[in-house]
Amino acid sequence: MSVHETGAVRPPLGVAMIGYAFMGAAHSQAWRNAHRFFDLPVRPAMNVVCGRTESATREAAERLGWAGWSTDWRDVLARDDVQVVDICTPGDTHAEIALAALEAGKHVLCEKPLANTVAEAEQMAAAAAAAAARGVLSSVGFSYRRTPALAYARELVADGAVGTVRHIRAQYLQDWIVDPDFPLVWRLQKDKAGSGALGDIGAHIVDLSQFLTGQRLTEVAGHLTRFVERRPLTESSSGLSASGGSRTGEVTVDDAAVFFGRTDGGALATYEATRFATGRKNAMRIEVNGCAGSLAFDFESMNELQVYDATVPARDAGFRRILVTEPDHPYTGSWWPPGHGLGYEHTFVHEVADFVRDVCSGTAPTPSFADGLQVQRVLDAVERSSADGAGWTAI
Ligand code: SOE
Repeated sequence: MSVHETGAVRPPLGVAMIGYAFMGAAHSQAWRNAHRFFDLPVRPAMNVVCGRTESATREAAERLGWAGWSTDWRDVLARDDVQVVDICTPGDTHAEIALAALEAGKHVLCEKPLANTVAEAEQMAAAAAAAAARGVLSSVGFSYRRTPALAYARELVADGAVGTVRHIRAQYLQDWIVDPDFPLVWRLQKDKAGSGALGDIGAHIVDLSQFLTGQRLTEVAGHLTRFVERRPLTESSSGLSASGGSRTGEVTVDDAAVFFGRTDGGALATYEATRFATGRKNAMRIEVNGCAGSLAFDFESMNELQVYDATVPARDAGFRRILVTEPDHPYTGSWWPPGHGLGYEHTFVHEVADFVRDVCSGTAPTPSFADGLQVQRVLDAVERSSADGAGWTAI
């Protein structure tokens, strides 16, 4: 039997990914699979992954499916076989890499949060706007927007399914550092991560609350808490000196954040982001209450959306569980038959597929760096509110 050339191979879109840990692995899965499940105008070529040390980066290239590796991200910006730079590093390097990549004419996909400070985010958003005028596009990786149930929820809200939004209630609950002996990794160091639960997971629910409702927060008040002040040092706690001979270092970020806000549409929003919700592994939950109904979502049941229609007679009303796996739900038609479900990694495949389509059509990808800047401003306002300590009233 002769083997027929599929002829399906299209001119490659060369990608360089900077960083290869948890997000690098999730993005690599997306770069490997997006063109296999979505009809894309070009085929992403996973040309080079960048890291700090040769042995680990070489191993990551082999394991994650990258054709080459480099220990200097600046080198790859000069390569003619790189059209896209995908930033999967800790937040302290996002601005430097993104600004250089945009300057070099590379499209940029940058993990969240956009930056560690508002000042950096403002620089990035301004550079992105200028680059877009030259046809160089960019996006920030709030991947949960591309969860089918949340993309569908946004459609329902936009179609008026809940009516006027009165409440937004968002939580992001994890428990991976409840053990005080969990080491002092980069996510627990302000100079690397910018903030703790607030920016790492709070950023997601701030973005989602605005994405689902089309409304923007105009003011917030909040409180940041740290439960464990010092943790064991590891090799990744580089640059930290053990004090007093103890092999521990100071935690410099929040462990938990609670805050509330008002939107430009008059809704009242409450948020909780914590890494101390013992037993909750990745419980990202959001509920929207409106005059005509409500929507509720929990990422630990990520293929389902709870919908309440207040226009139904009370005796027949109740939250309906919609299994968001039909061919005409967002994204799901490209995967499996109804009921088979998707996982965390699929949100990144959707993110990459949309980004590639936008880059090839010259369409501004979403969320933009400007959207990322808006989230950064909310995070900053929460930090300032907490630092002021205003609002606490003794009982
Ligand atoms: C935190 O543990 C984290 O890895 C976030 O950094 C990611 O953005 C989120 O998708 C999963 O949890």
